[in-house]
Amino acid sequence: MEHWVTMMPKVELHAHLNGSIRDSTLLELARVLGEKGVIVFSDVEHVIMKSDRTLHEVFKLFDLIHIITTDYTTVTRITKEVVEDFAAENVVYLELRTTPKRNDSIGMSKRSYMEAVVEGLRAVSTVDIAFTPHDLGAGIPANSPPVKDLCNGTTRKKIYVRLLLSIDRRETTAAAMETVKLALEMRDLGVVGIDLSGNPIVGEWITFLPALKFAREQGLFITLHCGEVRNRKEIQAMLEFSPQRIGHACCFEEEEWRKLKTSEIPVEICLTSNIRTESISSIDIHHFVDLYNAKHPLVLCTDDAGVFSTTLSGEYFLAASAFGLGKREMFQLSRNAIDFIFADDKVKRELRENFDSAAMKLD
Ligand code: 6MZ
Repeated sequence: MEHWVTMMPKVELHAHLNGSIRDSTLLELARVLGEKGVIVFSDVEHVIMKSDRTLHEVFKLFDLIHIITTDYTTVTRITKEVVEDFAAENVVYLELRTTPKRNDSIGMSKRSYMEAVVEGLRAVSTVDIAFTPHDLGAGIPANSPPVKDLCNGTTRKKIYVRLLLSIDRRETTAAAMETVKLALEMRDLGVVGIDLSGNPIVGEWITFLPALKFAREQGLFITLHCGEVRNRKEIQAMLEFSPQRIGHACCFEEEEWRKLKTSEIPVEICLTSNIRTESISSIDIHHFVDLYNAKHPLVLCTDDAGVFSTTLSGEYFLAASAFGLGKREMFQLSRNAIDFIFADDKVKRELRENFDSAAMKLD
């Protein structure tokens, strides 16, 4: 991959925590559970290392990943690693989403699951992190210039992180409401919004609507997985709801495209994920092209960097090569994403300054 896509500052707005785990960590954790007799390692290894999966198989894999990862120390560890991995490839702003999980067998509640996530953010050490509206990260004011590393004189990277709590489509209205209430309680810890995700063939829009409405009334931002499979009625209801962003938008028909374009709702585009899960049959017919040409707001994202063996730099490189876009166009695309982030104007201003100083070094 070319150096410039890695060096370029980037904004990641659609990354699922448990889908972004390093393969090496997942295998290590699976091996330990295998030794304890909880799982059969050789069966699991095969599933983890498989590269082509249908959407249905992806959700089976997530169930397996959740067995492997849902305890405090692991949730903390994977959060730290995922943030550090994004920062290492110059992601300067990350919205990380995760589904708060109850695990009665170890006394885990949705709240304590999220406390483990926040613990992971606090544990980030290879870069400076700012994740709450007040805390400006590692004792560094948000508007101060990058800090020189005392040991080797190099500039330390800095990343802004915000959290989105996901409602899983398997959940009930009450469970979805619990997640929204938790998000409200955790605003001071960097939770800014709600995501609706999970297997798109499971669950009904009407089940989640009360919780999503409540979230919106309370001022949380909302992004919905929309049109990952064909479902006209649901797609139309989601567009009608008018969330701040949607993810995927793969299976739209003419009328829905028209509605989307007039609404100007930004779309989180996950190229590798869409191709791997066969939501889109080949990259040259991906709707990125149509939306990009129409100047519709869009942002390139990874979805599940671990599960789909990709990186955000990889997604930018793929778009540049598949659609014949140059360095400057890709840089602009990346910078435009700042407009759609769920953080305040101060963060937006600092990110724009960061991009503008990087632009000078682009050639
Ligand atoms: C819909 C997806 C997804 O929340 O446990 N998730 N939902 N479509 C997708 N496209 C492939 N990829 C991931 O992260 C994993 C969870 O995120 C959702 C699923 O609910 C999955 O179980 P967390 O951190």
